[in-house]
Amino acid sequence: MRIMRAEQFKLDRQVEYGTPQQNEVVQTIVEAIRTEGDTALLRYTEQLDRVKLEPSSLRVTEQEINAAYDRVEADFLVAIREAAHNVRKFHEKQMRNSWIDMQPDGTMLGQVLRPLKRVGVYVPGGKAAYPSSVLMNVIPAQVAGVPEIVMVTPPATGGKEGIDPYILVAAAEAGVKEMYRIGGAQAIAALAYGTDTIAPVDKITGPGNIYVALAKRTVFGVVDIDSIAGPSEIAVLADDTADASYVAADLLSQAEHDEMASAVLVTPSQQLAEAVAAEVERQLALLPRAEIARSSIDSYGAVLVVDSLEAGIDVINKMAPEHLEVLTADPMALLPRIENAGAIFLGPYSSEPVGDYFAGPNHILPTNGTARFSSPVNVDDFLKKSSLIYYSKEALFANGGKIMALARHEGLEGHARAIEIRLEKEGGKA
Ligand code: HSO
Ligand code: ZN
Repeated sequence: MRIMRAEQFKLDRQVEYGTPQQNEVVQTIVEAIRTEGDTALLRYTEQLDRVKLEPSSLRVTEQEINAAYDRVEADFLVAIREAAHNVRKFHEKQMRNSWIDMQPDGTMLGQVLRPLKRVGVYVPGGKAAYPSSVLMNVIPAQVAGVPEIVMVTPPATGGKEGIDPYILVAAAEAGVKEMYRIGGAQAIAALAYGTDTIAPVDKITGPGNIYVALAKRTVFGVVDIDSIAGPSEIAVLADDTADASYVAADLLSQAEHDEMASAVLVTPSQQLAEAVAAEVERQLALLPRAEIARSSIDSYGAVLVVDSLEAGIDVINKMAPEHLEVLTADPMALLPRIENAGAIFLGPYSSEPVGDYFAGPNHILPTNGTARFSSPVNVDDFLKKSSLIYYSKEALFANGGKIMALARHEGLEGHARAIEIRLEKEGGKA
């Protein structure tokens, strides 16, 4: 793993906009689903997923979910249940209430919070079909009170038997009651526009390949979407009190996700820098996903040497990593200066996978430097707000003149008269 001065390092990441051809394919599919509904949905499922379905076989049955429980190991079930419990407890703390503020003149102003009615969660097939991500998408929506949570996932991710049983069990454990075996851009369009079989949703969340990402962008506005996640990132800020083997293992835990994942150590200690670089090489060779991790480490990984921990924090704040681990003598003392990071892991026992799977905070985090302005997936993402205004007569009489002045200044006489008519009609009775 390369060692360099922090000033020499540039993490060059780009948001994926897809090729013109990929964009065209997605437009065609989305338009076909919008106009033809189930017919097009079944046609694309046969063409792209190689599975022939009827409208009546799109929905996953209860027997299939029960059969999935028979196919997963008991220790998986124990672990996913406890993980779901922890994730639920954490997100319950985020729940906010509606509020109303009463003023002495009788005016009441407030904010009413309501859950979205129907949310669609996309679960990809292939290398990123993570049961843990099912929990992280579904549970915040559930805690927000979303009454209808629908999961869609490609039909043959678990081979001949259909959908991957771990995905089905994770969804059932999270409380999903409605699941469909559809994937790709066609699934996103079906969720957005609805078909005869699938009722339309208000918001679509969850990761997917480039076609899914482009389809989500296309339907944004018809429905809400979550952010489009980039490859995983980890930055470790460490001093010479850190154990090099822990640092290396944690860097590799993210590097193994994806050839484009990025894993970076920032340290003022030349000695730790060298020890971690060597340890990464040693541990990497032993990983089952060594090829992916190798590619990630070579292209996007680095050990960055800085003059001090303070200088290290500046580097981190500029990077705004998805995950930050702080392995220093006193991590708490540095916390106030850390401004940009999706999730902050403090101390030697808060290894990043603790957060990926179990502690409770969400593992769907801002990537690509977006931690500068955005947040982990949370309960608010599934709530919407309405403002509440109850103006009293007293308040209208006290403020009507100012409202009319502003309206007339904007050339909107109709606005002014809506106020004026009340003042005139009830004049003197205020
Ligand atoms: N670390 C990933 C999430 C994940 N890890 C799922 C394991 N499974 C988010 O960057
Ligand atoms: Zn991970």
